[in-house]
Amino acid sequence: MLWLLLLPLPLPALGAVEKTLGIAPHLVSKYVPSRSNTWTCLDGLKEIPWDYVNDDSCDCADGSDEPGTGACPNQSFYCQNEGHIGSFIPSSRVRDGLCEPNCCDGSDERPGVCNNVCQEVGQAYKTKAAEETKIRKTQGSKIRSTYITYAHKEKKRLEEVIETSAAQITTQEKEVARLRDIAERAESLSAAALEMKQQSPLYTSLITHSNALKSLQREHKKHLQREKELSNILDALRSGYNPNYQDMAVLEAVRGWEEIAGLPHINDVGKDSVSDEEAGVEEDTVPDVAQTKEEVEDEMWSAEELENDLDDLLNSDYISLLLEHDEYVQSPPEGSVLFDIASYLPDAIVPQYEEFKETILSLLVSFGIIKSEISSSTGTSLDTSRSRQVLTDAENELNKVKKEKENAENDLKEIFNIHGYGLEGEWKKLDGTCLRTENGDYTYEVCLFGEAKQIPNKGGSTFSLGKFASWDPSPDVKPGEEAYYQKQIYNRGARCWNGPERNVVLLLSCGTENTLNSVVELEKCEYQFTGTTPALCRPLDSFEGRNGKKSQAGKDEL
Ligand code: MAN
Repeated sequence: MLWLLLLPLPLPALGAVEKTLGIAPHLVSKYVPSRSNTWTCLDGLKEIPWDYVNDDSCDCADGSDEPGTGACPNQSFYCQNEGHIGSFIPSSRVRDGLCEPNCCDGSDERPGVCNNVCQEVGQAYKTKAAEETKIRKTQGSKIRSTYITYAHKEKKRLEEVIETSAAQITTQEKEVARLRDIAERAESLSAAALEMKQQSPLYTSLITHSNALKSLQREHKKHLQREKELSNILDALRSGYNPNYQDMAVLEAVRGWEEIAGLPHINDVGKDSVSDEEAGVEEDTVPDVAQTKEEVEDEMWSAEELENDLDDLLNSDYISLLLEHDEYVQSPPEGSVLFDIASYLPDAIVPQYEEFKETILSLLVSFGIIKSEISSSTGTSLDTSRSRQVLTDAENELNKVKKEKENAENDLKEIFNIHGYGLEGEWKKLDGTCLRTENGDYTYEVCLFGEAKQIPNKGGSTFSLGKFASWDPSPDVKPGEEAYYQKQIYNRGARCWNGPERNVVLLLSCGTENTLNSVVELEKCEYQFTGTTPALCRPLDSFEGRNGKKSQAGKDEL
């Protein structure tokens, strides 16, 4: 009965293959049946029985149900090539009877058609790759060493910047202190000069006049009020007294008031049809005594002007007037030959004349015959604001140098920082270097330590794919190790519609050039870039790092 065991086992449906055959590693996790043994096409548009996956019949519009048979057109088939390197081939070459060189495991054809030659191919590849790696590393490490030299030069330059700016700061601080002293002295000097000007007889007399006018105005207002009240009393007396009492004192008072106010006698009002109205007097109205015409001298103010304009006059800014006056009396009369002699002299002797004038003026000042400009003209306030401005400019310059020093100190800290430009500063040279590659509808760009972008080739908006965030953040990788610098993270890019913010993982390996080789969007808006750089080509002979530990420089990259 043993022969029964040798019989071939019943095959699944003709053409059907293992469910996981041909699936790219990053998609393997998506090929799992549901509880009811169904499966949803990768585009999410159709649910099919799990048995339909890799059954050699195309069921999904996106062709995702046939990763391993070539039944759906325009798909990619993944050969695992265990022992070597996995690779993709077009699905049209699956089961075409030809052994694909890229599929050394023979998985592209039915079992038994092609031999699995991955061990041999893998070994040969490794040997060749090791040789190439050796050359690459040797050349790459030479370039890398120029990067390190650059970092040291940059360090030196920054140290010099720090040193010079420190010296500049010391000098500039002294200069600021000196200018502050000048500004403060100019300000107190100008206060003293003003105080002196205020003592001039003209100014003190002006202030006395102003005070006298203010007092007069105050008294005048009081009198007007008093007069109003008195005229009310007299009006009441005039209209309310009883003439039958024959009180002469009252009659005299009423007649007197009528005369001053220009009113008809109260007893005559109505008698011979002369009314107050006819007499030009309105009922309940106090006659305007002030309306009496009086002679007003030229330049004197009328009652109306006194009423309307006196307040404005008394509110004048006397200090400004004083300074204007001072400037006015200092300035030479227009067209005065005396004050503009220089313009009448031949050019050749103007300098001697100016020198002579200065000497005479300073002599006159020192003998007290004239006052020096600083204490006698309005130039004091101008000088004050000028010295303040000079001080502010000097303070701004000081802050600028301080900022320069601070930036240089921060840059210096980053150069040999394991989290920054690497233990040996080998990455500093690449700060801001931009790498590009075209892929489908887009050109992808990454500016190292800056920003990654997706630029449409046929117009449209460029998306930010994120800014540099860190080296490999995985806890298994230690900062400073070679592996740490093989991955950069760029995040917080433009947000996807209904999705996450775009981000990039940049995988780097040693290469003689800085290049961006490939871009894949692994998940929606999550991009994986691969590239090369000499910065990762550590010398082949093991390298003693600063911490004394051996690096993994010689480790095979495959
Ligand atoms: C754009 C590109 C794509 C991305 C979609 C998401 O078309 O950024 O890479 O997948 O937006 O909506």
